[in-house]
Amino acid sequence: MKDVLGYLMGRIQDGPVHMTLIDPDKAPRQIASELAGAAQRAGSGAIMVGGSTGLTQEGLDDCIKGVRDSFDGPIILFPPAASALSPLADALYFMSLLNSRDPRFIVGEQMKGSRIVKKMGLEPIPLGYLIIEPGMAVGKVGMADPVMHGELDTAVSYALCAQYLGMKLLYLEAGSGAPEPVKAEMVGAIRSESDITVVAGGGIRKPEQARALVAAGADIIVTGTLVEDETEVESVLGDIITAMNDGWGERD
Ligand code: 1GP
Repeated sequence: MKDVLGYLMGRIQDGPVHMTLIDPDKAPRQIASELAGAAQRAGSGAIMVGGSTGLTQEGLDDCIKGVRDSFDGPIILFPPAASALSPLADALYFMSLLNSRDPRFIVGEQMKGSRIVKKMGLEPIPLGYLIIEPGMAVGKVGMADPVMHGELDTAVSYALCAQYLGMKLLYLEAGSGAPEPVKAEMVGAIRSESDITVVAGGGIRKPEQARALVAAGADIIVTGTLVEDETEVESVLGDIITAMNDGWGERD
């Protein structure tokens, strides 16, 4: 698919977008295909592929092929580093970990990967990645100073910073498997003081959480762990997406 960002922004005019994150380490072709098919039927708007380090190129490509077998929408890479890239995807989050203490995660890996992205013909989607407490593994690996739930001014400052730097999306990441997601209050503060499109992910398991985040202003909700080892993928995702649409209806 061409112009993935345009496609997403178009969809967001009419409602929230759910994205299913698939970890290629846990999902070889057949499993990725089944997950993506169920996500498609449930109404997921895109599949994100990535999240783990130490992945082989074959493993990544195999997973993307599986997704492509059964998913019509965009496939977006969610790379942990410059190495985990594949020309089989449509786009990638060209992301900067805004609250990392290590420049490698702010611009270093990006510099290493930029020419590869160009050569592969991947669409780069400029994204500010902000780790919110607890941050889990990605917060540790990314050397982040997580934003605490009550630090609303800090979160808003980062959101404006991302917007002024020209980033199109701000991803509020509590970390995969987080016991609780980012709070709706933080999303609300960002929405009222900035114009950037907000993605929320990490620890979202209950429809009620997804509803509250969308009602507060999140346009994109990412879930990953929710459907790992799940047999009723379509119905679990369907409940989240229904709740997201309810949240959209509650917006001011
Ligand atoms: C991780 O935000 C994503 O980067 C998804 O988190 O696995 O907790 O759904 P979960």
